[in-house]
Amino acid sequence: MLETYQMIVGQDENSLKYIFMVEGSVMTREPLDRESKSVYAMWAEATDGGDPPRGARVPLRVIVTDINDNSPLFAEPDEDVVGVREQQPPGTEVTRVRAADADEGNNASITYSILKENASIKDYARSKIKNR
Ligand SMILES: [Ca+2]
Ligand SMILES: [Ca+2]
Repeated sequence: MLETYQMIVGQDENSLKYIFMVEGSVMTREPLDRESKSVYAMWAEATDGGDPPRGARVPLRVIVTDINDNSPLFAEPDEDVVGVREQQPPGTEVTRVRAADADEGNNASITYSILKENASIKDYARSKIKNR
């Protein structure tokens, strides 16, 4: 008869702070954040009640999948004044903005666009909500 299950730390000593096991059921202790830690590696062990007890171990990896909980962040300041010399041909690069997103896959893929000249902060907020 199977007596106990337990989790044993593998290559990752912090895993058991976040993942635990009761009667073979593997559970989280708190909401996990993929951007802080995306893989939890440990061993699960099953031990019988015999004398002497016998047991087996299996490696267990928990991979945290991404949700889109980060907005892109611009590397440059939010607002910038840039100059361009007069009489430059169409297609002259005025400036370059770069943003990064801490998420993964589509949740981190960034599309750049320019809002209309007189867009208010309200329009800006509306377009951000629409793009979610
Ligand atoms: Ca994102
Ligand atoms: Ca995320």
